[in-house]
Amino acid sequence: MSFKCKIGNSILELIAGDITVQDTEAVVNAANKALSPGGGVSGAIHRAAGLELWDECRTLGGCRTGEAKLSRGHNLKAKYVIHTVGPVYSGSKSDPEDLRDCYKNSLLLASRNKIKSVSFPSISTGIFGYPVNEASRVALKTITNFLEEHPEIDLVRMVLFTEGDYGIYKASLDKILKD
Ligand code: AR6
Repeated sequence: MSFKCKIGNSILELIAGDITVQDTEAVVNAANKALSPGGGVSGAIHRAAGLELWDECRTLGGCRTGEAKLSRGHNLKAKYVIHTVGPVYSGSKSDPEDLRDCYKNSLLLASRNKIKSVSFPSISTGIFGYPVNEASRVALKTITNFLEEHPEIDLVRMVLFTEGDYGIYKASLDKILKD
């Protein structure tokens, strides 16, 4: 299951799959504030990258909600991991703002480090409880806005873990592309 479209000079791709095996230069981790392995996608990335990733994360000084930190990819195919901490869903006005900051700051960090291809998981929609439909709109709107202004990024790949999530993201993207 996959879909590709052009946004400005860049490609935006949606796939159903596992982020730990992606061949983009960077993969984004839906981390916690301590940057410790945890569960969900973060646990999977740390298991695949090896203990050296946690050793490096311990030197990064943690990460605030909406912020992004860079590490190497260690045993992953991806050369880098961008760690960002999504909001714990509360239904307040700050949720979409914080989630937008995650995507934006991750892409800015990629751009500043000359990273041209990035894979994202669906940040905050697992353990942090953000409804996937709402989160997909924030994620895709932020990514498409960014790519329109930043042709230096060649590829953004949204990696959805289930076919259900893929369908929700695809419907949101169709809507955004029509507007
Ligand atoms: N590849 C792609 N997506 C995945 C994978 C994978 N291998 N594994 C899970 N997902 P979550 P959050 C999806 O809970 O909500 C951690 O303990 C999953 O189906 O990983 O931001 C951290 O340490 C869901 O759609 O992240 C934090 O404490 C999405 O990834 C906390 O969980 C995000 O789910 C972060 O919670």
